Amino acid sequence: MDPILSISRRTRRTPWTRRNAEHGVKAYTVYNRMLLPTVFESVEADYHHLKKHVQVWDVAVERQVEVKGPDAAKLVQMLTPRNLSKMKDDQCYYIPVVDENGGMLNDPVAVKHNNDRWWISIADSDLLYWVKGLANGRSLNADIFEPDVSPLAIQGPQSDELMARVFGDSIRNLKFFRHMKINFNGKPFTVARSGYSVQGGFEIYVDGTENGEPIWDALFEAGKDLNVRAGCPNLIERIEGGLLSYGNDMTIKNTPYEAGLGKFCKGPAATSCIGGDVLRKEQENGPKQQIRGLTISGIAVSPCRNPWPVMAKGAQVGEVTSAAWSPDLNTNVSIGMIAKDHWDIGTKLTIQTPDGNRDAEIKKMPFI
Ligand code: THG
Repeated sequence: MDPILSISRRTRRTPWTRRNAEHGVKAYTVYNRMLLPTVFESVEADYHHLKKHVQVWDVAVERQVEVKGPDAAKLVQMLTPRNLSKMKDDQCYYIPVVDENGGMLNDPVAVKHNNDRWWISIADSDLLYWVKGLANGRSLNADIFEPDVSPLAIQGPQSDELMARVFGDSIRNLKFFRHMKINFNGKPFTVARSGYSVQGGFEIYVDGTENGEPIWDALFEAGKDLNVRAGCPNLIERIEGGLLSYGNDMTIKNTPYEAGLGKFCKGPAATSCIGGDVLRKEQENGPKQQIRGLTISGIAVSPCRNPWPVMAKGAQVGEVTSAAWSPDLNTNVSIGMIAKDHWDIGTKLTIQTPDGNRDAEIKKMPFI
């Protein structure tokens, strides 16, 4: 039997921990020291349902770092090589955040409310302390704190229909990575067209824990005939879609170029942000290794709990960090960090998995 997770006050609850239990959550992980569901029916059943219907996900673990004050825009731009100068007040940007060595600290979604107020919707690392430290060290005029704001994701092909039923038809016109205000029980909430799946959908930034269950309940009430279910980020679907997992697929040891996020490192910001000097060299020379998608031959692989060595002619040339059987592609799909001489599409490699050696091939990512 797999070990189970012991839950205490340190593994923070979310506004929907009780609802997840009522909807039969079968497994949790810990992310930002908070509970994140990983399985409801089964990873495969959840995957098929997500691609066909609509799911409501407790992604409260995507904690917000609020940056508020006259120096907020300056501070957020210091964090990232992505150019924020053209960003509008209703936009969200996927931003690599790097340290002084160009190492990735996080890969959050930045939500801009206005120049003086931002949310940084973080992946699994303690970004709050880095941002607070910078603001203090550089004497910037900005408050940095974690507000009581918890994203609730609505994902899947029926997400427009479900959202329109609860919040009105105007939501259908919201563009990708833009946000707007919706009203619920007379209170405004920020909602963006975004989410950690490639099926399309929304994220409601639920402000106030007390509003969590009423919004959840309204979505389930309105979505009965849409076969709405509780769900969560799905391992298979996110690998197929090439969505990266910070802490798994890249860490503080990797630059954004290695993580395949070079397209977000353009213009002057890419060399003037913290770590910009290192990034400039990396931009000129190119990374020595980079994220790639690989298919893995044979029957379904076991979960990848530790990186699997990737071999060419007996020498290690990389590692696989995420892997799953894809029912729709009828093969194992995986994400790994691969050395330059071996990363071209079509390159054949060998992976040392816990189930033995497997043949693998570099593929275009996203897989779907
Ligand atoms: N939504 C919100 N916060 C988050 C996540 C999220 N915080 C944690 C984690 N996810 C951060 N990581 C990602 C990874 C990928 C994407 C978003 C957040 C993503 N990527 C698209 C892609 O790569 O195709 C689009 C990127 C773009 O074009 O800007 O959506 O999911 N609130």
